[in-house]
Amino acid sequence: MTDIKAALRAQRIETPSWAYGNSGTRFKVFAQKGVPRDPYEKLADAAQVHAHTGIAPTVALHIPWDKVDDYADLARHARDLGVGIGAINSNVFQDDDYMLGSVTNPSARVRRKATDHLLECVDIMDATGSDTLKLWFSDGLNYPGQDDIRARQDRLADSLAEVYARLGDGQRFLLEYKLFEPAFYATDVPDWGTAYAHCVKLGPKAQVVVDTGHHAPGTNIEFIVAFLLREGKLGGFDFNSRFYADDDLMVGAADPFQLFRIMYEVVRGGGLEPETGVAFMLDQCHNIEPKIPGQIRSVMNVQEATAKALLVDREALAAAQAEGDVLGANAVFMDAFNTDVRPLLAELREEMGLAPDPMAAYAKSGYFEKIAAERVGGTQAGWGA
Ligand code: LRH
Ligand code: MN
Ligand code: MN
Repeated sequence: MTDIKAALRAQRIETPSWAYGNSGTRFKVFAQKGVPRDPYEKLADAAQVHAHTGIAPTVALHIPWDKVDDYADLARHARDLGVGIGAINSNVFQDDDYMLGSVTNPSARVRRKATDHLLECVDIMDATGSDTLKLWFSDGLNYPGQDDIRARQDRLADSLAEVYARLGDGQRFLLEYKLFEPAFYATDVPDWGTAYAHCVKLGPKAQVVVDTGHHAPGTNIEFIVAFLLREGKLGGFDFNSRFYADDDLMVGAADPFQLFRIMYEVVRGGGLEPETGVAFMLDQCHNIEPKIPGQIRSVMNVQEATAKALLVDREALAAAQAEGDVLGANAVFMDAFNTDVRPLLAELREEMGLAPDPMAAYAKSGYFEKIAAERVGGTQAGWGA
């Protein structure tokens, strides 16, 4: 139990700046009270999530949604609040120029612009002390024949190589794949195999990030996790839940069992060890629920799944597996999943000097009432209008 608690105490879950802003679907963005008006206030809200959970000390930025004049100053502000800047997320999907793609666009001018943005993101890493660049490309095709699928892979490889060469010591990039959307016929980085192949070619500073919402229904995500971790190419997660497509709902809400299976493979593959560099990030929007509690709940959901994964009796499991005891092995696995870990986590929080129930502690803190009164005209998360 001491080992389990130590592992849980050491786990770090990163929250995304965009979770704190207003968001919605393409039909409606619902404005909420007290929403941050700038990146500085987003960091203040993220600091609340860390204050109540004790395991969310970094915040991912999204450029240009979090554009500021002075990134070193933003990083200082984060430090003053007790948090740090996590992954820098690039954005090459919002300009008119990117209608036919960014780094894979048939136009050399647009490709240059997109790659320059990625390089600017590395500058921001330098200024903030962030060690991770997260790359997601909305590039793809809507119609067969629209562009040359293979040439687009060449263009992608060229851009990635340029960005890779710009990375400093201790910096890396994570390449994110997504099955479809916004392109509907073909996507240029549609799956982990494509991302993996590009990363292997580039070298150790390029790894794959698994966004749990970016797969076809029924995909065995834990297999992908096990495979990438074994190859040293699992850079981290963008956690969220999906029911249909890229729903960006709270992680562990739709399918806590899937999250447990994923976390078991992480534990099994040593991915909780900080040296492996596996980053546990949230990538979510809270369209209809309050944002700070939505993030607190999500952090707790990952933590609960991790605790259950750590509870799997690995020795008993290995013995049952070696004997070909199908039902016995499955029972060992399910015993861990069916354990109520909430008392264990409440105890751990008390040992860490935190309130045992972060949701209740936040509600009691008065922070929401304060921001609701102080902040007028909060910003949109960046998309969804
Ligand atoms: C793309 C994505 C990617 C983006 C984020 C806002 O669907 O998951 O990580 O940067 O959404
Ligand atoms: Mn993502
Ligand atoms: Mn997504």
